[in-house]
Amino acid sequence: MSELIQAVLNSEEKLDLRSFLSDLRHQDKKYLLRNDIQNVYRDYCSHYQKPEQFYTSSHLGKLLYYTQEIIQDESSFCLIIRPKIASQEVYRLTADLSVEPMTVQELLDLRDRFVNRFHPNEGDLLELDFGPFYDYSPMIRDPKNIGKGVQFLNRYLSSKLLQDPKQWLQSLFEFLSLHQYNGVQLLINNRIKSQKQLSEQVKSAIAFVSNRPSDEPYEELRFHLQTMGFEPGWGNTAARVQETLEMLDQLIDSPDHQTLEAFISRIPIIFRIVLVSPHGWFGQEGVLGRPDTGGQVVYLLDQAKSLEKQLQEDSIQAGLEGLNVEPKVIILTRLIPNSDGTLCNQRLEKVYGTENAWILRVPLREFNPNMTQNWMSRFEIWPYLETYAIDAEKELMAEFQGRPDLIVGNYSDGNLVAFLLSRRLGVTQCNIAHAFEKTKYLFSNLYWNDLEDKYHFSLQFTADLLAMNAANFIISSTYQEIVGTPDSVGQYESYKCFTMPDLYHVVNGIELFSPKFNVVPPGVNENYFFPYTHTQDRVESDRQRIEEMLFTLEDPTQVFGKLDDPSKRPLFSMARLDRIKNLTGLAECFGQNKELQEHCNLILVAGKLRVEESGDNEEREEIVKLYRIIEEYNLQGKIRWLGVRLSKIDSGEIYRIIAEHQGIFVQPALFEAFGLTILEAMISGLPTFATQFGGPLEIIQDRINGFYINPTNLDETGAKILDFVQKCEQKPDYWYQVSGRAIDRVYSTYTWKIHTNKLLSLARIYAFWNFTSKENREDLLRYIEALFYLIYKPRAQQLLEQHQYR
Ligand code: UDP
Ligand code: LCN
Repeated sequence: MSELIQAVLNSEEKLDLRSFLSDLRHQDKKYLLRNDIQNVYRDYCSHYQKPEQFYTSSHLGKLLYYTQEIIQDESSFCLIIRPKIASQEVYRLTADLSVEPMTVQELLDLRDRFVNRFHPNEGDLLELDFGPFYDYSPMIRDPKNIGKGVQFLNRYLSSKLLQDPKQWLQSLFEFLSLHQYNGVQLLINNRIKSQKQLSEQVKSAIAFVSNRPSDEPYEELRFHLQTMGFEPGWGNTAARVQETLEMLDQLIDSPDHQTLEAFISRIPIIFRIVLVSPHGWFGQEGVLGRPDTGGQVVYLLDQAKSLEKQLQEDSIQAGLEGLNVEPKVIILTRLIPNSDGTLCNQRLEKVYGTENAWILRVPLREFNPNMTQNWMSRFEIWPYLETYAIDAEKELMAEFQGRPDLIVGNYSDGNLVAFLLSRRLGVTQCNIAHAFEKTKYLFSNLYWNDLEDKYHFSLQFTADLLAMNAANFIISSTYQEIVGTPDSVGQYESYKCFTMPDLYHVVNGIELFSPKFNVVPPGVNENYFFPYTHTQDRVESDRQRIEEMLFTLEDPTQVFGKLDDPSKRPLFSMARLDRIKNLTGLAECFGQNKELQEHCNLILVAGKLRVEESGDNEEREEIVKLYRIIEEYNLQGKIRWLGVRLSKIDSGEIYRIIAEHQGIFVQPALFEAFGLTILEAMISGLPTFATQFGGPLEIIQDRINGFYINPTNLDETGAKILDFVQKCEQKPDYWYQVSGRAIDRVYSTYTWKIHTNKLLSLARIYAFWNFTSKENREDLLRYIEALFYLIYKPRAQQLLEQHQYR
């Protein structure tokens, strides 16, 4: 990239660079992010009447396109350039236009200086570097393959089997001999004592089963196979046992990655799974729409159901029916004694529609009536997590009557607990972020000290670093969650290098090219959310009730606004009234576009109607703002605002009714990590307009099965929606085309079945990888532990002391 700077300097554009820098010097902001840089550059181009060509294709235009940040440092500038995904270069550009590369340390020092927290005389700051610990592990090279870790790992492991068969087959043999279910040996018994013997016996067993009728049940073969050294787990019929053994035979003789994946994916080594989500309200009734819950709760409940079902199917196919195998999934959360009428004070709750999936609630240990007995914000929970993990371990061991086989953390707190539990129990750890606060709050690390009282980011970001490095594997919902897009930094990528002034510098916080990262998007619950055309699955009385609620019901306790013309096309959105969800932005966009108002009504489902009903500051501000916008743009008669918390059944039906009215779903969030409502709307058949900031960029293919909007540009967003509406009026087919493609998109890519199959396959392959690389990971885990005790714990203790006075 220095070439790009050089290209500018070696051309006539050098003058442009000089005057652009002069413009920068006159900006109030001295720390500019990409958007600011682009704005200054746009102004520069229009001021000097540069042609459009110059703006986009000049050397300077290209250089600035890739520039993520510019920090002014007295007379010089520091440019942080991201020439391609997941890489960063830093240069100092001086007033006389000389260029020097800067080290990561220099950059972090500069950032500290910027916030007046650079104290070289007081000694060096602690530097965290996880880089060296990844030396043992294979590394993806091409950034476009980031997030496809398991494919990479399969290739790597199969090549190892080929290059060094002795050692790797020995590992495979040991791994296959390890597994039991409730004391019953699986796969291989001690009649097979070595990998050599294994390879001989596999051939004999294949010869034996291939002479049996293909549909002969496993139970009939069991005794004979046992004498040959094989225990249950190979298949439920002769044909399936033969297929699995042939895969193993091929792995022994001529390994390849497809066979390795197919083989490891079908061996029954996972029966008990814990999904950890400690903070907030976790339940099935009356908890959605409260602060901090929402999507994560929906995601976990659906995931738990789907996992249980898949584990049951897998164990039947593996031939374990005779062993009374009962796979079990536990969602581990906190027990909240003062549970506001919900079941969150109940220790165990069965997940609806399952045989053996449960919500297990464990209370926080330290007793403090104002804190631990009540719901507690996710920002405050940090001091309680270590003892919580210890208590949870006991409860889990009792519930499972043994150790779990996989621990999945959710969100920063859940991932930390997952790490503590996995470390103690020696179980595979998987992380799911859902959303990171670090990228949600601009400059949250740089100003962590000022925000500490409210947010305690020093604990959260430290926990994130520890948990993401400790995880055996990480699943993300999108590629950009890991490494962003060509012009925006990914959420995990933001942990690569950053400063926590006065606390530590992170010079290498996470290895983005590690195969631990895997993109596995969630699905949508097809029992509740399905196309509006599936009339046979809909309940007529629900339909009528919700239709009335949406368009005509007059009940000021739950609905604000009466429509002048309820037959207009509905623009619909549903979210909590968080600032970031930006329902107020959508209302403003609608308010500003008179023509849109002529064609459409705006219908919002937004939890609450009154400030008094909310205990959350942000939510209160949004309520006030929404009323102000309605007033300012005179939207009475054109808007309905439903202050209701809907059950899943009702929210499913809402999307379908809007679709019947040929409506549109709009998701206007300023940033959305993934966005389950988008899947729900699309599967229901709603043409969907969703924010281009975050996950929706990958869910929707623009103008094919939905549309991107820039929620910060209200004119453009209004115009896009209006354009669609007008097209639909001219050509009624158009709405149906987009609607059909939205439905297809979800069914082909975002189902829980796809998610679960992939997750379980990952869990098995990483369990194997974990087994073979255990010793190599120990040094990393020791480092993580040291940081936990030396940084995290004392800070958590301080916060606990503050809580005593609340
Ligand atoms: N939801 C709901 N009732 C509401 C608002 C939201 O049931 O009043 C559900 C919605 O259907 C979706 C989830 O809450 O399943 C929100 O998930 P999303 O990923 O869109 O956003 P999050 O709230 O996690 O940021
Ligand atoms: C949290 C979010 O903010 C959403 O974007 C996701 O869809 C949800 O969690 C489920 O992962």
